[in-house]
Amino acid sequence: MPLDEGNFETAYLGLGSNLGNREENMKKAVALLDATPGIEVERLSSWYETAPVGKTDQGWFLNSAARIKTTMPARELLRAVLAVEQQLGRVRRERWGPRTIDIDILLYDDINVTEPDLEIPHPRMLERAFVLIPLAEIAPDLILPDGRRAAVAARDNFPGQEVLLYTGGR
Ligand code: GSY
Repeated sequence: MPLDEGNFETAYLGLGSNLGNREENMKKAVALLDATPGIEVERLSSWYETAPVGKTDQGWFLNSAARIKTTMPARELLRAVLAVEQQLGRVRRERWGPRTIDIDILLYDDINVTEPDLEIPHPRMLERAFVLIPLAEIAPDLILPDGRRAAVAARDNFPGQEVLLYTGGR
């Protein structure tokens, strides 16, 4: 939903789905985020089909990255993101298991948060091709927590982490 001019922050989100109708889940998640007062989805990457990382005996994911504008502080944004996950039927059964939708806050302005239920920047984002490749598509010049540009970090080698541009369409 377009935000009125005023104070807002920019944040980057990672989205992923590997359960149920992945395309529908991805579309609905973006629509629900954008329909949330205080959030405007500004840019969305392509979808990528990606081999599961962590727990490898599960289906491949669709992943994307989004840049949003938000008037919410980080913790309120987390609540909004969890509400969207719940609306899409996400049940947190296994930590690394399949999910209808997963929405991670990757970066929020340049803030750092280290709390048990919220870490910003996302602590594993630099190790994950399924995060960096979509992120570099929408924000190649973004400076990451290690000081590199997203476009540079996305060119790293990620053994075993296949990431293919998804041509199924949106
Ligand atoms: O943290 C996001 C959930 N997730 C994913 C994912 O979104 N994509 C891929 N390829 N592997 C993953 N492992 C986990 S956990």
